[in-house]
Amino acid sequence: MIIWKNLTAKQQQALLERPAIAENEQLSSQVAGILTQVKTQGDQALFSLTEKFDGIALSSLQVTPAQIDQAKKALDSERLTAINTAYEQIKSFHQAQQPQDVIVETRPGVVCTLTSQAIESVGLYIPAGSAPLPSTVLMLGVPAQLANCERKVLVCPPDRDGKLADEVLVAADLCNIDEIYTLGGAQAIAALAYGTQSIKPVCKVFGPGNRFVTEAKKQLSQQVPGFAIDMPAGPSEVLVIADKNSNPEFVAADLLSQAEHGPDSQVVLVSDSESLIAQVEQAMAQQLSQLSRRDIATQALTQSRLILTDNLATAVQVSNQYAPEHLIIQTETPRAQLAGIRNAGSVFLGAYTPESAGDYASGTNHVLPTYGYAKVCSSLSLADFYRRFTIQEITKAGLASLAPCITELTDAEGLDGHKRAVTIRLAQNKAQNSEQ
Ligand code: HSO
Ligand code: ZN
Repeated sequence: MIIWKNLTAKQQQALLERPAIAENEQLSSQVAGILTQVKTQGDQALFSLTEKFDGIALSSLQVTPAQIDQAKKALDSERLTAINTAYEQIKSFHQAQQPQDVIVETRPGVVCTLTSQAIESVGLYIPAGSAPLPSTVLMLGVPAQLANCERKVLVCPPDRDGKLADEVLVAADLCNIDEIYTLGGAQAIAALAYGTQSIKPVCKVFGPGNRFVTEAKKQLSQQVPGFAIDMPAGPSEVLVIADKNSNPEFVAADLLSQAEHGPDSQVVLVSDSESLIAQVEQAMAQQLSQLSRRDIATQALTQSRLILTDNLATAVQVSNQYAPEHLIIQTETPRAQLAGIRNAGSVFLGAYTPESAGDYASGTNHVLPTYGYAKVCSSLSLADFYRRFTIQEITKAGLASLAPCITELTDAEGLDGHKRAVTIRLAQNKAQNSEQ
């Protein structure tokens, strides 16, 4: 346990720093090599890289409708129902986010509009490293479907048999994904950015991935004009704020649910109660032994932080400084602490709101800013599948009334051409007026 007030400001800062993402030149040059290979050799590179990294020689990349039908038949009804329920829940929350046009007549005859247009083509990356993630298919597929993106492409690395999980295919089908490819890693992102013989390029790629995928997204978004990515990504993380009334078993379970994601996941507990922290530690040790992924969770816990603060207000400050991807407030009055929260990807309030609910089925999106980006980036929402643009329309009288302001400023900037584009119209106005 770390006693917050015993640390200097510098030590506090260092304590909350994420473990550095192995920022090595080798990774960036290896990824750059893969990108070049896909750019120059197209499909042929995709097949050979899949064989190299996924250990499978595929004969085709695209999933067929027959394979999707098979997947539907293979799943039992409980699983199908669960996928359907999660789909409906996520849809209900995202549907309510449909953007509305903003139309303002900023002065008589001057009408300005802000409108939204779905991004034409989107690529959805579904990781399958240690387990297939159908929940991520829904988190990306539902907003893409609701925004009505014209072309929705899903990529996911193949398993040892060259297949995608049945759950992934069924979830993709619910979201009306147009094309599904058994393709993962940096090569999948490269295919989506450059395009190959069989995969047309897309405008924007979404989704979490391993460090190769993340590096590929970073490099390609800088390299390919007009190609965008959803957000920068790092390992998953949770911070729990708890007090003496919190249930230590619940808190321990939440921390472990994050720890089991990967050895680099980060879990942080901040509390004003020493006895709660001790009880959580005990409960974690006990629950850990029952987890099938205890080895992964144990590794993640070596990076965990248990922090004792003088009061909950300081706990809130610590959380703001850390800016967690997930913030769980399990105190007696969670809304009182919420009022002080500035930086968090997604907030879970109260004893009965585990992160697992948001990960799968409450309706919120689980693609969230990590690695401190919760200070500036938003959680994924329907808006990310749209681009906004403005429209304006001005009448003759509207332009005349705005002209003194514009021409004064064109003079200030010495831009005569801009001035003329206004005065030429007003002069014509005058001429027409005097003709009448
Ligand atoms: N907690 C992960 C999402 C996830 N959890 C998928 C389970 N499956 C990142 O928000
Ligand atoms: Zn999770």
